[in-house]
Amino acid sequence: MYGGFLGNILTRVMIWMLCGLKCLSFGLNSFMIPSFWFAYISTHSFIYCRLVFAISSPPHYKIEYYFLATAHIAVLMMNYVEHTYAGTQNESGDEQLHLDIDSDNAVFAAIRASQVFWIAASEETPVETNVGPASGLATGNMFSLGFDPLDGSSIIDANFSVGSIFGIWPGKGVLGRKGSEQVASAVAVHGPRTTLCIALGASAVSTQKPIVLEVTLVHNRHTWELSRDAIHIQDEGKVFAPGNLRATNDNPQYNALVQHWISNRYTLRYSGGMVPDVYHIFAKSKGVFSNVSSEKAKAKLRLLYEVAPLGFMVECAGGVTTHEAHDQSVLDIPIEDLDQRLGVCFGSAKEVALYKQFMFTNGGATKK
Ligand code: FDP
Repeated sequence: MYGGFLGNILTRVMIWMLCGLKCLSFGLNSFMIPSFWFAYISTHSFIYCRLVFAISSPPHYKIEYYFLATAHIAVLMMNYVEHTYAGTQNESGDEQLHLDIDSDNAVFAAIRASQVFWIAASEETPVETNVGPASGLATGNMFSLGFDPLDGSSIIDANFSVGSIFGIWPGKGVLGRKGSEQVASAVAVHGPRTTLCIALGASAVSTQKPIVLEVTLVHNRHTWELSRDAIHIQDEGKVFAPGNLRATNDNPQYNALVQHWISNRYTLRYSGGMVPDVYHIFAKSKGVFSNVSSEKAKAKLRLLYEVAPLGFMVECAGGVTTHEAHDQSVLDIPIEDLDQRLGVCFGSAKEVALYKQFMFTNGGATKK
């Protein structure tokens, strides 16, 4: 349903949207463009990039995407001097920063305007929220979005890199779905540069092969430029990002694995933000990220807003993912609850295999 012609369009729309004319060198423009317009609108400090892409020849599709809420968040971030709490909590009980709320609003505004999403749910607004047009007005294929507008709120005051995460499912609703059903996902890193990595699943690419690419926000945050056209994760890489290390106190298998990484001279690259920690694997094309529970220290990563979109990206780039406690891709875990939490391991195939060897044997779980 989402393959073939729409797949071609989706791929090219996203690349064009994000790269503008820069992707001429990408060689994909020949499929274009009965009707196309691309404009940047800048009002106050709100940078807002809009694409409307319309195919005028039948079948008549119109797809609009607003990933570029990321640019808005980047500008919001630049203009915050202090990261103060708003005095409110999200449904999970986390204290909300003013910036959490502003970033959430920026994404909701963009996706409402796009009119291609039925439903959106975010870490800050964890309910399936109707963002689509009245049903009679919907044209073309519609999607649903799960997103975390600002991942890493606990490290933002230290000016560490933080991120935004987006997972896109075809159709209406995210509950009961699996990560493997996503058509695309995206993750932004707000660091010295603002970059956006985009994963397009097999159903969204004419070659039926998933791709992961990266664009960078340049020219005073007005233009997105293609910075990497294909990201592949190598099979091995001695770089580790061991999350929730406190669990090593009462999880002997995790403790043994961490000791193995240290004694085998792996390089530590860990910031405490899931986005930059996983993004490091894309940047270096190798490595392993873990976030593991113990009886006394449970992992807190959210399946819908963090794990499924990032896991989709890792697998599209040729990496492997697993649930922390049994041998199952995180993309095969149904989203039964919008706040569902779990531990994970992501990364290079052989590094994740090593994780499974340490964690699932010697009394650990077996393949599910
Ligand atoms: P944060 O609370 O700062 O938003 O799940 C959110 C997250 O960060 C992840 O980005 C990060 O990997 C993890 O929590 C870190 O958890 P700990 O603070 O418990 O180490």
